[in-house]
Amino acid sequence: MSFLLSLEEAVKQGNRNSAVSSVEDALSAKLPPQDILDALVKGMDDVGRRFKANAIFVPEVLIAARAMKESMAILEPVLVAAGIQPEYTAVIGTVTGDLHDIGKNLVGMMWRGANFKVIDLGTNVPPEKFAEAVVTHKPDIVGLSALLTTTMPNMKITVEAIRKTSDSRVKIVLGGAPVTQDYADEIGADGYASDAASAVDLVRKLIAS
Ligand code: B1M
Repeated sequence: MSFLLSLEEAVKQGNRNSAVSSVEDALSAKLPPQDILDALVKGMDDVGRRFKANAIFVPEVLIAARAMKESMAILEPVLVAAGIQPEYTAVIGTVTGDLHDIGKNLVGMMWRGANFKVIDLGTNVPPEKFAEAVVTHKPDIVGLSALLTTTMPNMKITVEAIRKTSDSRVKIVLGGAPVTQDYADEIGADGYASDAASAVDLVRKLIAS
C-alpha cells in the first residue's frame, strides 16, 4: 500500500502510531505536503460520513481526530514552510451561561479535519467575546453551540452582537441538542447542523455559496 493510502486508512481506523509513521514515511519519500494533507482530510471525511450514518460513535471520532492531530503536528511545520495554510478560518464557542463542550469540541475537531483553521473560544463565551473574535480573526465561519434550553436564547444575542460588527461576510452556524433549523432561521443565523459531520458539510456549502 502507498504511504498516502496507508495514512488515509490509519486515520479512518484511528491508529495514531500508524498515521504518524505514514506521515514520516511520506515526508522522507519527498511526497508533496499538500498530498499528505489531502490524505488526512480524506480519512477524516470518511470518519464523518460513518459518524453521520451511525456506523461509528463519539469515541471512534475522538480517536480518529487524535490520529489526525498527531499527524498534523508533524506535517504543519512542513506546510507552513511550503506556504500552505488552511484556506478558511472558523471561530467556535459555547454561548454564555453554558459549560457543555463535548459536542462543540467534536465540531471543532471535524472542522480541523476538513483543514479549517479553528479558533476555539471555549465555553460560557459572552456575545462581545464572539464579536471581538470576529473583528480580530476575520473568520469565514462562526459556530455557536448550546446544550441547554435556558442558554439557547443567548444564541440570539450573540448573533445580534456579531451582526453589529462591520463584518457582513461572516457566516454564523448553530448546533446543540435543543437547537433546530427553525430556531436558526428565526434568529437570523446562516445555518444549523444536527451533528459534527453535518457541520462540515454545512460550512463547505456556505463557503461555496
Ligand atoms: Co448537562 N444537561 N447540565 N452536563 N448534560 C444535558 C444537556 C441535559 C439534556 C441532561 C438532562 O437533563 N437530561 C440537561 C439540559 C436540559 C435542558 O436544557 N432541556 C442538562 C442540564 C440540566 C445540566 C445542568 C443545568 C445540571 C445542573 O447543574 N443542574 C448543568 C448546566 C451547567 C452549565 O452549562 N451551566 C449541566 C452540567 C453538565 C456537566 C458539566 C456535568 C456535563 C458537561 C461536561 C462537558 O461538556 N464538558 C454535562 C453533560 C455531559 C450532559 C449530557 C449528559 C451529555 C451532553 C453531551 O456531551 N453529549 C446531556 C444529556 C444528554 O445529552 N444525554 C446533558 C454528547 C455530545 C457529543 O453531544 O453535545 O449534543 P452534543 O453535540 C452533538 C450535537 O448536538 C451537535 O454535534 C455534536 C456531535 O454530533 N452539536 C453541534 C453540538 N454543538 C454543535 C455546534 C455546531 C453544530 C453541531 O455548529 C457550531
